[in-house]
Amino acid sequence: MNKWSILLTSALLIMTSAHAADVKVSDAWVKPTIPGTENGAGYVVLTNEGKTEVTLVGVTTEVSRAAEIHTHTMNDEGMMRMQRVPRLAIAAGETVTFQPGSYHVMFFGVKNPFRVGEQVAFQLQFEGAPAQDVVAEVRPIK
Ligand SMILES: [Cu+2]
Repeated sequence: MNKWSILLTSALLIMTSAHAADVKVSDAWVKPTIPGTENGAGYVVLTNEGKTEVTLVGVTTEVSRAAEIHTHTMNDEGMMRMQRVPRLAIAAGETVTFQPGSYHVMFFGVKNPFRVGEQVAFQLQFEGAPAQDVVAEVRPIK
């Protein structure tokens, strides 16, 4: 190995570690839409495999008029209500599990109803990590 290839290898290693703030998206699924409604909900498991915090800042999709990250919070009367989450920070090594009653991808104005067995594509945008294309399977509600 000559001087230049060592230099190149070091540069590649530095690039790899700079790129290490990657988010693993797993177990992506979407609820079937309820007939007569035009809103949907999707779920993912996000694991920050990097060494620095990343922040989920948005979601885009072609399958609906709009999409947002939501969660459920309890109001003063003890009722659950949905709330938009503009920024969701994920610490290095942390896993955030989206699930019914908690974090979800909210689809507004679904163009074609989500049917069990079909797939729904969307993209998650992060600060501190590359955007992730996600293909979620429409699964029956457990
Ligand atoms: Cu919602």
